[in-house]
Amino acid sequence: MFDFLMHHRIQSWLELAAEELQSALNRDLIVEEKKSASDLVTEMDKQTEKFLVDKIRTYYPEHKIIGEEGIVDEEVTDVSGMVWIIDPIDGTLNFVKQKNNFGIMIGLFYDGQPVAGYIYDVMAGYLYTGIVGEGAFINNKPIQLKQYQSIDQSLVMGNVGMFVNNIHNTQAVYKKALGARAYGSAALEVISVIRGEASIYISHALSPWDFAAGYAICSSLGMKVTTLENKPINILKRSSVIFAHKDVHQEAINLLNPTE
Ligand code: 2AM
Ligand code: CA
Ligand code: CA
Ligand code: CA
Repeated sequence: MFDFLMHHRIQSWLELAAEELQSALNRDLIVEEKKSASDLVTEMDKQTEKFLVDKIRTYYPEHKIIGEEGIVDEEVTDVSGMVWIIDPIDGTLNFVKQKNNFGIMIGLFYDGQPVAGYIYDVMAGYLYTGIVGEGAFINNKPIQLKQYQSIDQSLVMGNVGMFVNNIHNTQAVYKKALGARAYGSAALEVISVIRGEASIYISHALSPWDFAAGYAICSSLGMKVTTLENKPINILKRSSVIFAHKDVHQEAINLLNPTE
């Protein structure tokens, strides 16, 4: 099903894709608006997704693929078998404006359950991987998960608008924590949690490609992954998500779902 050869292939594809993204930053990008002026897509989003889809199609033609930019046009309607979920550039606005703080993400699921996740912090040159049952790695070096006693001893990651507008009572978590931090890229925010810099990542509404890789890597680290209502995540649907160290997950859920 999932083996070392597959892991090795994915890593080598990501190295090639990351090199292409880095060199694209030295020339003019073709930038298009999707739904709004802050919702962008470049030719590199499409090229990177196509590159990954072509590789998967070549080596694993029977697998299902979901990608943000719609290179594969058949919709995946059931979770059975192996499902690849791809975000070719997470943080496209950062890619365009900052030439930094963006990532490539791949999540692999079997029968709806996480198998492996990959987040490449392209400009830092760090590849975060997680294999469920085996643990997580930064550039192939095993990660040790820190312990947290409570939210008031930790930072929380999420997006600015969600905290400012108190969506899903997220301000309660922000106020209890030492502070909140945001990068404008789900990839980089989740990396902060994987590295143990923060104990929680929260988002009120993500698409499968935004959460798939983080879901798998955080699961491989033994963290708790649920919706903000403490329900299991459906990998085919838009969803709220919380990725939290086991020690603080319940405390966060209680703050997010107050009972009056
Ligand atoms: P993206 O860059 O892959 O689109 C900050 O904008 C974060 O929210 C990024 O991780 C971004 O992913 C994600 N996001 C999800 N939906 C978005 C939207 N409609 N517009 C902009 N960013 C979106
Ligand atoms: Ca996008
Ligand atoms: Ca994304
Ligand atoms: Ca994207």
